[in-house]
Amino acid sequence: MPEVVAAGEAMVLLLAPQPGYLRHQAWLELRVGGAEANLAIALARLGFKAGFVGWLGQDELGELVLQRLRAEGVEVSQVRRLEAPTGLYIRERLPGGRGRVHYRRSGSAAAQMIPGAFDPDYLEGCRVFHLSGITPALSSGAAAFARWAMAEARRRGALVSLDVNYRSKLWGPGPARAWLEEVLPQVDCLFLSQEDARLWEASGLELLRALAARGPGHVVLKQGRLGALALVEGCCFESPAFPVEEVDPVGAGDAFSAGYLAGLLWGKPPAERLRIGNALGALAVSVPGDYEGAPSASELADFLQQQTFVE
Ligand code: ADP
Ligand code: KDG
Repeated sequence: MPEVVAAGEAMVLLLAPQPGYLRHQAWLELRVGGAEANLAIALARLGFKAGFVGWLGQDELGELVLQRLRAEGVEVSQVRRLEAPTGLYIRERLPGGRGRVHYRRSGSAAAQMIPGAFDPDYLEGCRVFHLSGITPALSSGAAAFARWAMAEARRRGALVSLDVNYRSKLWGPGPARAWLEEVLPQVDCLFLSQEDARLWEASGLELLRALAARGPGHVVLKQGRLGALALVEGCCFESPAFPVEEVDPVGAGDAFSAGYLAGLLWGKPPAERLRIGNALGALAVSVPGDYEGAPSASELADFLQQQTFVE
């Protein structure tokens, strides 16, 4: 059984290879994405037994996603296929540099997920169960699925990890905040980005303290080029980002969260977990694609060693 399980919607990604409007692209790169799948792949590459659970279509896109997860060493025995489309999303980089996504995921197989979507005994022996705030935005059934899965993981002694991953194209800030605040008592490790933090009025350490007061022992704020800030069991930790050239920022947050969780599973202290998270985030942004920059354990060690010489 996997020691880490991530649940959510894995999708096909069509990535515009050149900056500029989608309408001017001659072709799109066929890739795979989805926040929780990205995280599972990053942990599998680091050598963890990582599993992914979620529903995919019985279509060719579902086949592509499943084969990619398998090829990356992710355990997929609980992935169910059904007569519904596999989610798809397209990414372009607008003139001026801002990224934009177009989702084709409404009514997708993953949006049909409900409590019982996988055998909960799959979580026996699982140390970390991860999901994101994207799943509850897919449908009311998927929101119920997320709550059910968290409860099943907790019951079996897994640490529950949640990345806020607020997606304004899927739901509004009010329902997102309400759902998140409702589940916070079930969450052990909460990740949020600076954009996610705008869901609340408070910011910085004040926000981390307010969120921690609702339950999570770890609240980690990802700060892009500024690195990361965390409140772990009441103590504050901060770690700067690594200086790299940013080629594609998407997926950095998933990589960071995977790095932090890897550090936790390796028994590293909080400051080192943030450093590993920052390393995975830096490696993610330096290549195109959602997860392709994720390193193996030895590639991570090489990167960290090189940085020690630079610092
Ligand atoms: P998200 O992708 O969830 O919005 P961030 O943009 O904060 O999250 O990125 C996650 C992490 O990735 C950051 O905390 C940092 O460690 C790393 N990162 C992101 N952008 C850069 C960058 N331009 N240079 C170096 N590291 C980066
Ligand atoms: O964090 C990266 C994700 O945003 C990307 O993989 C697609 O899951 C995705 C989403 O819902 O935006």
